[in-house]
Amino acid sequence: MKRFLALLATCATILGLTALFSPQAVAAAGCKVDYTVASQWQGGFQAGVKITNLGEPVSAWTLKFTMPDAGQKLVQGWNATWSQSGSTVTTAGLDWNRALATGASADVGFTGSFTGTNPKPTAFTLNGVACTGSVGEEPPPVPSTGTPVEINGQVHVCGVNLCNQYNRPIQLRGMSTHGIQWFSACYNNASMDALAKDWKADLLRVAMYVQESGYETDPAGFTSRVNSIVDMAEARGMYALIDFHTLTPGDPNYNLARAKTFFASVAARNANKKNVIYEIANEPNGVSWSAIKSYAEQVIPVIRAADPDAVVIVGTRGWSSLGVSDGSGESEVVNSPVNAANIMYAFHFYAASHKDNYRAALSRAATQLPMFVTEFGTVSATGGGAMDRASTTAWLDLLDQLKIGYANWTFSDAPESSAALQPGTCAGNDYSSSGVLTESGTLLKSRISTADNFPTH
Ligand code: IDC
Repeated sequence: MKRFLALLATCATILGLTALFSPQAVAAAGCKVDYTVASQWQGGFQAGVKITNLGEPVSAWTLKFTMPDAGQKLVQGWNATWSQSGSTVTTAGLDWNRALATGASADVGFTGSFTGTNPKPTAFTLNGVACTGSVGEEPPPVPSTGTPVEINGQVHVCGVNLCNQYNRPIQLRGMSTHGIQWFSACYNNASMDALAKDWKADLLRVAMYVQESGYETDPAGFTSRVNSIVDMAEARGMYALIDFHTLTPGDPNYNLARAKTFFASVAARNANKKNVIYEIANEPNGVSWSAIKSYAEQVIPVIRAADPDAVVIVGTRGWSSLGVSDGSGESEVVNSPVNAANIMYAFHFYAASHKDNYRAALSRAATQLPMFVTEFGTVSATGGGAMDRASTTAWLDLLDQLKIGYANWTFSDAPESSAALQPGTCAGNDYSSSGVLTESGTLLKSRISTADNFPTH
């Protein structure tokens, strides 16, 4: 037995494991916790916990905190292991976020339930040391230099996130075109410069309608228009999301043959680019999840044959509401996911129409499925009506917290409140002055142009 233990100790030393068992290696001298309730609904909530190590570097961290109200229960967490015992919640880092240098942070989060009130947790400790650091002690983030595509390279799906070339989760924030059959005048060098440089957008979604005078009327012409917008985005280091904008009819299988032809062509042509993501069906509606899944399982292999490493995004039931707008929900996707790797699922919302129950569904889904908000509006689902600032802010805070990418409908001068540009803008050459922005455009530009958090190691 003694010999066995000695052998074990020797092996541990050889493997460098002693550091893991040594208390100095994991003791933190100080820490700060930013706890944010990103969303709260009847009986439930979703919270983000940002842990910043203000002490010596740690090779592994465990955070504990107290839920003050007996009715508060942890439901599910992410980016860490999570458990609850009595009122104490314990969470510990995973392989990729376990080590924290001085000043480094880990972003984790959880959904919870509550019965009474939902007070903020107390008594945060990191490796047993109280987290008394306050806001303001955090060193300012070091900005990464380069365009979004230069920094992140070819993206891929990792767990429930989109990851960059360093295998770190990122959030891409940007705008959607309007239908390119109507608003092609809005996509030119001047507008793309404004989007990349002033808006600092990471992403442009290229909305190619299939019906309504779209692709079906001129497949070759629309394919080449999409490609030229992809090139304009690439030249400015932005990702391009190629959106096969099916809408009416709602069954994507109606356009299956067109989708195969279109994606075979754009995937072959853009296979060597790092900036392309494919969205195969905008908003399935009036159709079951199994029909959408069957469509996806026929279109994805066509893309993979030409462009094997690109991320593909699949629309969901009920206008890409994960089924919520059809009285269903995310469990139909969780229970029967598309049989393909490196894919994400689309979620769309219009802030004035879709509120807490939609936020709750997305929060739940995001713990199990890779989600991307490929389209959303700040207004009602008609694309018009008043902008709902409070709901839009709640949504964008939630997406930021969950690192879910998004594209806003629309970067266009359409005469409707969802458009970011004032009517008539695309007839001129000025896309930069504040006078060209609508109320929605002003809000979106202020959100999108904030510094990105693209980890490079
Ligand atoms: C709307 C446009 C509007 C156009 C209409 C029909 O804003 O100008 O007349 O489509 O093509 C969606 C769709 C998107 C809609 C948008 C607003 O994906 O095509 O655009 N919306 O209604 N889903 C929910 C809302």
